[in-house]
This record gives sequence, structure tokens and C-alpha cells, in this order.
Amino acid sequence: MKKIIFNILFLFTVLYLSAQDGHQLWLRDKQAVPVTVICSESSPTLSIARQELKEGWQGKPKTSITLIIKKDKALKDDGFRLGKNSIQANTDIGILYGVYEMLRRQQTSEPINNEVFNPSYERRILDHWDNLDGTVERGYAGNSIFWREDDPFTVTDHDKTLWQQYARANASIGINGSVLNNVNASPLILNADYLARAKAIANVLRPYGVRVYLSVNFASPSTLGNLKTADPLDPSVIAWWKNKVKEIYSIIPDFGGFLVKASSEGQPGPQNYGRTHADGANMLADALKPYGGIVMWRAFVYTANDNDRAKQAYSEFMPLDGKFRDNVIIQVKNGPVDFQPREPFSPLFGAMKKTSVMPEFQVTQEYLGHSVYVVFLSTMWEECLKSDTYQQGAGSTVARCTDGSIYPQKYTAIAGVSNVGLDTNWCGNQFAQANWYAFGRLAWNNTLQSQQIADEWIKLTFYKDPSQKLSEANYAADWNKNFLAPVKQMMLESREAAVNFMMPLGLHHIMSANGHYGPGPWWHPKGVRADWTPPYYHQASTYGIGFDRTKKGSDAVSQYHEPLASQFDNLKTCPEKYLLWFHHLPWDYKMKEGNTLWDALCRHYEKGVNQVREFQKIWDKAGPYVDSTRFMEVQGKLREQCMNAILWKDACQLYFQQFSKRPIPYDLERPINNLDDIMANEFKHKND
Ligand code: GCW
Repeated sequence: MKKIIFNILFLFTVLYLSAQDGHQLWLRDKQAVPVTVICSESSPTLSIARQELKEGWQGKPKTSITLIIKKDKALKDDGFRLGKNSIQANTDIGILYGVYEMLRRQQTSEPINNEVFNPSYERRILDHWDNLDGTVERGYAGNSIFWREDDPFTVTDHDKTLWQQYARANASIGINGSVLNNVNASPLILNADYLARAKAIANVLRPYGVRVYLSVNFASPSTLGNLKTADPLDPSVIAWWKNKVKEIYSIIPDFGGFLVKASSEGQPGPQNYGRTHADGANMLADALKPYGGIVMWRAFVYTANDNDRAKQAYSEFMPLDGKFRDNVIIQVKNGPVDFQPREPFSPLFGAMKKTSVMPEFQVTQEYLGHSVYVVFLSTMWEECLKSDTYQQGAGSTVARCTDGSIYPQKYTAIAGVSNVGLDTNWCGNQFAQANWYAFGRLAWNNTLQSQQIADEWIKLTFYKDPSQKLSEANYAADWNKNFLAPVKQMMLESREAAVNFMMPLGLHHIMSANGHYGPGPWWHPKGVRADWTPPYYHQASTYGIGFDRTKKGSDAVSQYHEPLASQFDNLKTCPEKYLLWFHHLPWDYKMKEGNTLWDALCRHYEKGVNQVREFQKIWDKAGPYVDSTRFMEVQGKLREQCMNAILWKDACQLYFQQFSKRPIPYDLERPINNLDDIMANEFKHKND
């Protein structure tokens, strides 16, 4: 008898678990317990709030929950007060956020005490690098959910369902804005047909509190509008943008504003007309101002001839501090170069004191293994947000310098470059969903710890439905010990592992070709500008390795506020994780723990590979706790990651060995690939 029951239970468990394919993200269907929802008002957003409670309630049966909209000074517009049986907010969307928080707490067994929740940033935005032909720049999860090449302007029911699911996922983690198209923007986005599609998207996103924004091409007045120029000071150009903005607001009344990549990587900008970034940004800001729109103006700029690319955003933007309108926000990537596995924070954070600044993180894994690697990026963003800039004394973290705590900013915002595409699981890798989740959670609360975020995400994504009393009573304890704990450990270690096997000790930008996937420290084809090639960054020679950014070198250190400038400049105090970012050192340089630099480098590479092998073991053991689809998908990804990690290790050890002329320490495993073979591979990956 016992055996039969066991088998039935087992079958149910298998059926239940195997129904998952990842499409439901962290919002899997639940068997809800009945609940009564009391709310005296109504709106599309409140209907969603009601429905979510009814479909997701896991608390005591027949509880009554009251939703109260009431002005409360302790609450920001999106904020809410969570009581045991009530959610109070100033706005409908505040109520919806409260509902999601309440349900999350039930599912993750977190207590609910009468507590106030306010977002760190007013605007929490996903930037989609989606092209109008449906491809996604640096996207590794299939084509765009917004745009497509065939029949581009018909809005199907399937489109709407997908956009609604996307909006719901965003709302559940507090994301309230989407830039719908690539920053390398086609002027066509401002054509009536595309705007009509943007309107259709906005209509679906609106009840979930997600506003749409568009990336614009600075030359649009001439390329699209047939004007002779796009000079931001030219009256006809000013009038063109004003009219365009008016047209946009007539169809999307709550339009958020523009994102602009100007005078950067070949994109047109004010400098084409002898004007500054401020001239360009302000002209657009003036057009948007009457409607409450903002301009997110990117600081990602660098010219080909400068001696150090890492210095350029700061050099170009600091002289303009204070010259921007209050509805302009300068959007700054976390590091000074470009979303590398590890960079120190951009020195612009905190340094621009009279201009609003917003961080830009990259959720899509351009430089971190595409959708192949399991890399939880939360720890990287946490590291950036918690970095102390010292700009207003100790404690002036990047988080506090951008969220309005230190500088009065009319608007506060944060952006993440999305990793979402048409793949069934949205992100290409089940674990990449955790990065979408983490971005939203950190945008809402920039003091959250990655371990809490990982904990929540694993429970929401993988824990079996609590109402399914399928297995033995100690399932939860067993699950916590044998699934939650090791998987969390894997996630929390995963970014450091990637740093170890790709670019340890401050190395950066040494990947191959334009795909940015595999190793390529040698890569420098003729005609490609130097600052797009790895040798520019690692500077390896028979003497040593690393980029000298000390006072005697490019002096990038001086862009940091003291005590950081001296700390980074001085070998004794420079953190080892940034060693080769700031210093060019001989191969036999003695590291703190006594090894030579060469040995330490080799050891980091091996450590990274071994970490991935450990992740494989963790995941293989997780089999009994995960549905077969997701289990096998992740298992396959980890195998590929491990093979790639070995390639990185072998490639970098063997390539740099040509300069170091030293043996790979004999206690380390031997390379299994020949350098020539690896060099022949440009690691072209799907979507490159
Ligand atoms: O990281 C680099 C990418 C480009 C990208 C650019 C940017 C959208 O390689 O693909 O272009 O940054 O951020 O503008």
C-alpha cells in the first residue's frame, strides 16, 4: 500500500515538475487559497491587483484584504504600506506593487509587519537594444518581443499576450519603464507606423505601470524630416523635434521620454554640428518638458585617438556639469570602459554634482558568456552600488550619489540593458531570468543584498507549489538543504568564477572579435581601431602585463576622489582585483600571498575552471528537485560553460606564456588545447 501511494505521489510530482518550461518566470501558477479583496475604487490597475491576490493567495483561507488608496506623506508615489490584512498606497500602482510584495512574502515565508516600502529610484527602466527588423543587438534569447520584419505593423493577439506577460513580470519586481528600441537607433522609429505600434505596446503595458520610452537618432530631423541639418541650435531643427514630441504625446499621453546615444561609436550627435552634449540634450529636454518627459543622455563616449578610453566619459562630461536642464539625466555605465566582467565604478558617479546621473547596468550577458554561462550579475551590481566614491565624504556610495540621497535630483533613475527575447524562457538560460529579477529588485531597493535576491528568486522559480502536499512533511527542510543552499552558493559565486576564468586581477576587454564570447587576447586585425582590440588593454610584453593608469601612466586614477586616487595609484593599497586595471607590472611581481604575478594569474584561471566544475556537481545533484525540462537545459548550459572556461584558461595561459616565458606552475593541470587551434576560432555565436 505504502509503495502504491509513494508511486502515485511520485508520478504527480513528476507531472507537476515537468510542466515547467520557464515561461512563467518567477510567477508560476499557484493553487490559490480563497481570499476576499475589499477595495472601494476601481481601475484597470486595481483589477489586476485584485486578480493577482485571488489567483496567488497562499495565506490563511478566507482572509479579507483591504486595498486603501489614501495620501500618506511617508509614501512616495510608487510606495506602499504593507499590513497583515491591508495594503495602502497613494496610487493604484503602489497598491499593485504592494500586492506583489505580499504574495512574494507568502511564497518565500518572509514575515509581513506593518512596514513602509518606497523605491530607491523613481524610474526603473529596461533598455531594449531591439532593432526594428526584430533582431536584438547583444541579445541571446531570440528575436525582439516588440518588433519584427514580416508584417511589422499588425498587432496580433499573440503579441498582446506576450507584452502583457512581460509587463506583469516587470510590475512584479517594480520595473516601471521600457525603452522599446536599440540605442543605436534607426530614425524610422519616429515614423507614424512605428509610433502606432509603440502606442499599441504602451496600451498593454500601461495598467502594469510600465511606461514606454524611445531611443532616438540625433540626426532624425535630416534623415527622416529632410531638413538640411540636425544642428540642435537651428530653429527648424528645434521646431521639428517640438512637433515630433507633440505628435508622440498625442498618441502616447504618458510617454516617458528619449534615450540618446550621441556622438558615440559612429552615432550622430551634436558634435557633428560643432555643438556640445549639453546643447543637444537640452534641445530635446526643452521639447519634452511641457509634457513631463525626460532625456536620458548616455555618457558612453570615446574617440579613437585618446591614450586611455577609460578616461573619456569623465573628460568629456565633467566640464559640462551644471549645464544640463533638470529633465536631462546622464546615463552612465557601471564601469568606465564597457560592462566588463569586472571594472571599478565609473568616476563620473558622484563627481557630477550639479547634473542628474543614473546608472546603466547590462542585464544581457554580452561580456559574460551570453546565454550560455550561469552568471548571477546581482553581485556585480551590488559591488558597484556599494562602492564608495568619497565625493561627499565616506559613505558617498554610487547608490547614494544617484538615488537623490546626496544630490538633489529632479528625477532619479536606473537602467538595465534587457536580456529578454522571444525564447520560451524569455532569457535564453533559465538562470539569466535571475538577472532580470535582480535588476528589478535592486532598482527598487538599492541596498538589497544579492544573497537575499538569490534566495527569493530560487524559491519563487523552483520551489514546488506549497499547496501541493505531494511529498513527505520534511520536504521543505530537505529542499532548503539540498537545493536552495547549494544553488544559492553557486549563484553567489558565479560572477567571481567568470572573472577568474576570463579576466582575473583587473584584466579587461580581452575577448575575441566582435562576438565578445570566447578568449582573444591576441585579437587585433588590421584596420580595427586600437581601443577595440585586446592588446590595447592588457599591454602584455616580455616585461609584464597590465594597463598603467597610475599618475605616471594615463593618470586615470586622478579621476577618482581621494583617498581612492592614491589608493589605486599605490601598489601597496590597490585592491588586487583591480591590479592590472591600474598597473603595468613585471611577470615576477610579488603578490601579497607570495606568488609571482605570473603564477597568480595562472592560478586564477584554473580556479575559475574548477569553480564551474563545482557548479556542475551542484546542479547534477539538484536533479530530483527540478522539472526535467529546466534541469536538462541548465545541465547542458553548464557543460558548455565548462568547455568554454577551459578554452579561456588554456588560451590565456598559453598566449601570455609567450611573453612571460615561464612555465605554467607544475601543480596545475596542463592545457588540453593548442593555442593555434583556439586562435583560429573567432567564437562566432548565434546572434553575433
Ligand atoms: O557594449 C557595447 C556593445 C555595443 C553597444 C554599445 C553601447 C548598443 O558592444 O553593441 O551598442 O556598447 O552601449 O552603446
